[in-house]
Amino acid sequence: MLSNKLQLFLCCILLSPLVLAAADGSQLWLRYDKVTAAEAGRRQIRSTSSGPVALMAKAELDDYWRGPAVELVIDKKKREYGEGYQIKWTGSGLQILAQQDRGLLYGAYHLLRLQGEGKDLRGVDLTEIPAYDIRILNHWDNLDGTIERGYAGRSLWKWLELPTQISPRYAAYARANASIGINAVVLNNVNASPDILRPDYLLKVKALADIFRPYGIQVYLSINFSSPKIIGGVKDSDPLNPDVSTWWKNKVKEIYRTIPDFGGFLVKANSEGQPGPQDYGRTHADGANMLADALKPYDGLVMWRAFVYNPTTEDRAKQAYQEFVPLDGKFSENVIIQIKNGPIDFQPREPFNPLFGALRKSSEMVEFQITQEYLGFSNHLVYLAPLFKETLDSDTYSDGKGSTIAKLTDGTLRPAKKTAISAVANIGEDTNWTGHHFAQANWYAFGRLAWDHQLSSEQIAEEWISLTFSREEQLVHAVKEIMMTSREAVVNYMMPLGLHHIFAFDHHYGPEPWGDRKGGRADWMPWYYHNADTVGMGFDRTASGSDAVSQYFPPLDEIYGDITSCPDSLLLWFHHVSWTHRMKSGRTMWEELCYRYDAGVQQVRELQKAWDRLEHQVDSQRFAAVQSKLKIQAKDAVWWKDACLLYFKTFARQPIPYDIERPVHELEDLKKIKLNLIHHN
Ligand code: GCV
Repeated sequence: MLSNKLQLFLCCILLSPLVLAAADGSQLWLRYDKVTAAEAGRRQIRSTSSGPVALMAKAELDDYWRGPAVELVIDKKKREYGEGYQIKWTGSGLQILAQQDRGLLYGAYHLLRLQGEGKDLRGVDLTEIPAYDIRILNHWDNLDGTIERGYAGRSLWKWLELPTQISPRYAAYARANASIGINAVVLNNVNASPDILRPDYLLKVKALADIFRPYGIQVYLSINFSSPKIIGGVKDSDPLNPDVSTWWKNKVKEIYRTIPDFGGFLVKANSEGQPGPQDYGRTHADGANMLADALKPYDGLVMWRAFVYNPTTEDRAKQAYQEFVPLDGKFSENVIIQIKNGPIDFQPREPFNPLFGALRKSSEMVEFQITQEYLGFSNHLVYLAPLFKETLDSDTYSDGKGSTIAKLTDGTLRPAKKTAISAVANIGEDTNWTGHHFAQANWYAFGRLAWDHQLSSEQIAEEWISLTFSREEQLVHAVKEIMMTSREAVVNYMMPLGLHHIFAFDHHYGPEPWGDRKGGRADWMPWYYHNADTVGMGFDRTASGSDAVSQYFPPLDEIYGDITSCPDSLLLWFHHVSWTHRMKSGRTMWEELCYRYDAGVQQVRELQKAWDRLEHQVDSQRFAAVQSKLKIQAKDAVWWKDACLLYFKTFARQPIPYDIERPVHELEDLKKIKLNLIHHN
């Protein structure tokens, strides 16, 4: 027999319709209504731990849980759980069992998620253990309140007001992260101001760390390698100068005195004009290890970025590998090499970065980009889980078949002191946090995949839609279709067949395949990447070209290196292909290119139609906001298609197939477009 309380709970969970009040997106996926006093009186939430994180778990359930009694229990012996938990039906209620308080918090959010999705919890028994130890967001926020590559307004961090004035959004931000398992954040831009390490700024950082702590979130900082010289009055910042390492040791001591659970440093060194150890003839390992030494006594970490390239004659795609592989084995245990998913720079599609797996004796972590620097900013609807999964599921063959990037970085194939995964945040002070309502899904998806990279993009989309919009089946299905099409759409209308980096200079919004700047770096010019000429186009990275293919393990070097086996999706990444080359589809390369661009435009038109059909199922505020962004996206898709096809046609010297949508622009007019978008470096 079911007790009355239980019956009531099941009724609530199973039958309550979701009422769609107008929404501004500020609640993200946490659109839970607080329980009433009467509801609260009907059930009990108890915790065996009284630490701040456990109390937060209890408070969340006290406030939002409508089900039966929940017991939060710590079992210190369950070491294998790490930050994970077990949720178990006890017959009359539920128990969340964890080894650490963070586990209780994640378990509590899991329960709330199941409630939001309307799941039946009778008999539930599930165990969740996170795939990565550190699940970290990188903010590229500057101390002046701007955000490099940020498209959702200014920075959340009000440096001028901190530590005195505390915005309520700090806690809301931490809560959102905790609800999807994110447990660490880097507050400031990798193009870092040395000022962040000044004592007054450290007090501001401490204020944020204090707010984040009960949500289980640790703070990290990006540092400027020249800090000892710039703010410390040391003669230089040479990592082998004892005065420099002493300065860092003292600085680290000061940080931990202020923030005892500080996470560590993220470092962009000798990249795009940033200072680094090479300024003194030292290596990346010398630089990273000097910082690692300072952090070691406190269990702190160095996340050292592998995003390095110089304007030499060497293919940019090869340079990180060339720089880091010879240093393998030379990095201290508490250094993790942070590697962008692809070898160039967060393009709509790239092959995976060949450094993954190539470093055998150094810890590696992935860096994704959630903010859509190269994907239409916060104007385009692009669901990024398929892109993230594409990288994580890529088989590098480094340790034989099945050596996926997920397994190389999560500790399965290469045991590490700490495993980690990171992404550049898309969060700003916009009411809806991310500029585009659907960009929230990318923040959500990163968190969920960092917790469990085996989740499918579809599963994550379903969860997010149910929590964010409604769990009405037909709506979930329709929105999921929109999301699942969106990534291929953007690849098609921007850069199909492995094209890359043909963006407008600097701001990276629109197309500029003709782009050229007198005196500018070749590796920042679109022609460097597309190499269009009267014969064909694409970057020859085979053995007869830059030989970047040789950085991939067999059999990938051969698969990518052979024009007949190279996947269409990466063809122009690895090959200079003649316009008349026969593709797998039977079309010539030129024709295929035209059809892909056109397909991208048509896909966006379908997204628009699918969204408009939902007019009465989505609240009017968010419906209208997304609808108007889709209009921009549709116009931009046509702009991309026309710009690229009209420009490449001047080389291909063939007509655009007559059965596809005709250009509506003149190439000369498109070349005149100069968007005045500020890029904050
Ligand atoms: C933070 C790209 C971006 C830069 C960014 C850099 C990086 O080049 O355009 O804005 O700088 O990547 O990841 O360091």
